[in-house]
Amino acid sequence: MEIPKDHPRYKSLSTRERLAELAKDGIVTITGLIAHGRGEAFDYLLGERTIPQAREAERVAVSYLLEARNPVISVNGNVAALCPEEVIRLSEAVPAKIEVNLFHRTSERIEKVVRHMERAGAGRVLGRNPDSILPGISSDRAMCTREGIYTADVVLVPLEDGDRAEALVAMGKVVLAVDLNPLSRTSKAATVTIVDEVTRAIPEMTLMVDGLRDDPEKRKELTSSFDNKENLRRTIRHICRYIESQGDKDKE
Ligand code: PTJ
Repeated sequence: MEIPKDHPRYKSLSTRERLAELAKDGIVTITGLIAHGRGEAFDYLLGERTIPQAREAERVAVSYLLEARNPVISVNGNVAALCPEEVIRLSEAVPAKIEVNLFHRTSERIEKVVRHMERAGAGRVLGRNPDSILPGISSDRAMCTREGIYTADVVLVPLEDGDRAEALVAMGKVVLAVDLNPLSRTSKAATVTIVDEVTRAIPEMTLMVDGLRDDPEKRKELTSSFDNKENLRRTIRHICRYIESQGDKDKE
């Protein structure tokens, strides 16, 4: 369906259309559509913009990516559908590897998502041939590559499920989550949680790479002083204040 460009919710509606199309192609799962709806609801509570707490987490996350020995960006169906080019740009800027890792895994779907990333311009995408298993996960999501997620020291996990985030942390990895829900298990488990919409967060992070690339002292300062729990508490307070301000507006 063609969404009129002047519709006040154009961006949101056209994103839904794209996700629905890619669900028909088997890149996004039906439950991925539900996950997107949950994300949209949380984004309303942020005023659909990047809040200062998210920007701070993004800077810390970029610092970790630049410090990493083997940084990997994990891509699932939703992320491939929402921002493939943006993920590729970030992976080239850092540089970091891209690995497709799916919750609803079939080899056919892995192939589709990898191909989707390749068509968007990715040079090399890991995930077709998993040769390792992450301990502590009962789902197929445990399957990954030794070259990528298994040996990664820093993993960026946009739109993650809680089990894998916890398992990656238990393996001693630095986990950088992008999740609009500050109350999710992923948000609580991650080393750094970016409470921001993924299509805003990833380009914002790419812009930050240049400023931090030649500043190892700043990177160390950012990573060592960051407290994820405290940042999440401040995010929740921000959301509460925002909701109250909207309620007050209605009274006026
Ligand atoms: O493609 P697959 O098979 O790997 O499946 C991907 C999904 C997303 C379905 C799977 O990972 C899943 O079920 O995830 P969850 O447990 O629903 O978690 C997704 C989290 O991402 C939720 O907390 C949502 O609020 C959040 N979220 C949804 N859309 C966005 C988002 N966060 C940032 N940006 C979004 N656009």
